[in-house]
Amino acid sequence: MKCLAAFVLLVLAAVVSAEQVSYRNYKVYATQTTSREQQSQLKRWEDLEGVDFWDRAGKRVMVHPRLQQKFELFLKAHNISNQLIIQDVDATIEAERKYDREYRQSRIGSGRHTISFDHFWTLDEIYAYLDELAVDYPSLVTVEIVGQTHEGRDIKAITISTSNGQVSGTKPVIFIDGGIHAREWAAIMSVVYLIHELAEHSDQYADMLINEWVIVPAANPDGYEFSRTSNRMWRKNRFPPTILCTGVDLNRNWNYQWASSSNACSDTFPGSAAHSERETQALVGLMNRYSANLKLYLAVHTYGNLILYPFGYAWPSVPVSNAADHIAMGAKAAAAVSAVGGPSYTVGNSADVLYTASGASDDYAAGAAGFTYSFTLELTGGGNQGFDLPASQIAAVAGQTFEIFRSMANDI
Ligand code: 0X9
Ligand code: ZN
Repeated sequence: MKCLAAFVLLVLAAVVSAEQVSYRNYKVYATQTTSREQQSQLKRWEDLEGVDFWDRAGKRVMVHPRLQQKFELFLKAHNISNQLIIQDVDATIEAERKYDREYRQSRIGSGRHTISFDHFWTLDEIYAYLDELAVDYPSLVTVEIVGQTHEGRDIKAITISTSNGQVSGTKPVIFIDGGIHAREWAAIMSVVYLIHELAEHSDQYADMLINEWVIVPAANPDGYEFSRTSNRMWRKNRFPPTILCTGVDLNRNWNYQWASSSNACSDTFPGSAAHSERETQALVGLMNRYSANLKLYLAVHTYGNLILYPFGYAWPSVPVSNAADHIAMGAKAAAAVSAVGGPSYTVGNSADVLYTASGASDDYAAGAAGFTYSFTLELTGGGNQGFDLPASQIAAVAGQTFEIFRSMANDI
């Protein structure tokens, strides 16, 4: 009997893990709050299962079909104006999957398809590309495994430096991570594009290569793969803090103003302790190694067209001591995006522009790791589709983001 039960459980687990989580009839509402009161009322929905604040500023909220009526009544009762922007989230996700399937199918047998920015790469494809660069450009690129995830995947870092791909200790280090949040695929692709440009067209970027670049393009490998194969809207890593809920928000896990939480099911669960997670430990280890030269930290996220500077753990906000320099640098970078016809980015303190969040990587970089400059970039999203940036727009967003990287690198 016990054997049978175990078998049934195993089969169930296999079925559940193989199947994509369905977002059929989940709706997304764009909301506009005009007072702090409305804002805090809306925030009360945040930790409820079936409600997902897509851009975290609370503007776009995805709601489970079972809660929609109640949610709409709530919006009405509190006079929160809103628009229904997605009728069925699953349709958007399915369109994305279909594109990917057809893209890959059409290229079977026609050699490599990796080095193009018209589709989202798998983790294996990203890693294979990094390894290839290390072989092709040994005097510029090194790749190393800086940690392993809970599910046993490698966390890989690439160093791009004219000192034989090493951090020499004599030049400023720019440290970049992408994909701390699993579903923010366009962030990962934008960082991969930066790597591609710097490594394969280094002759064009002598200005940028005055610095040394340490880059972790996929900082949450388990989460990224999970969002590709099982749940497109997954945000956290895949460590299970309890038997009921899986995942730690890697952007709440850092040891600067870290704040505990007892709700392991929340999408922003910060972990059992600061730096509890292997992915955070890997990044911190890497930062510590180069602590004497850390100049600029960039956490690349989506979405919102924002360039955010520290600190974001409290409101009223506590500005980093060189806030004016951050603002000037951010404004130049925003202008560089506009100059290539990109969208208008807002520059500001993260708690002022967005919301407060404790234990985030940008705060740690400025407050503890010793970086001179630290930003979180919220790149362009897919319009009403939020995280699902259409693959056809990856190249444009990555190109615009490159202008941010270039402008900041030239500024430090
Ligand atoms: O909430 C986050 O972690 C970031 N936004 S996201 O939509 N990508 O999840 C913003 C973090 C900003 N930094 C701080 N508040 N310190
Ligand atoms: Zn994010």
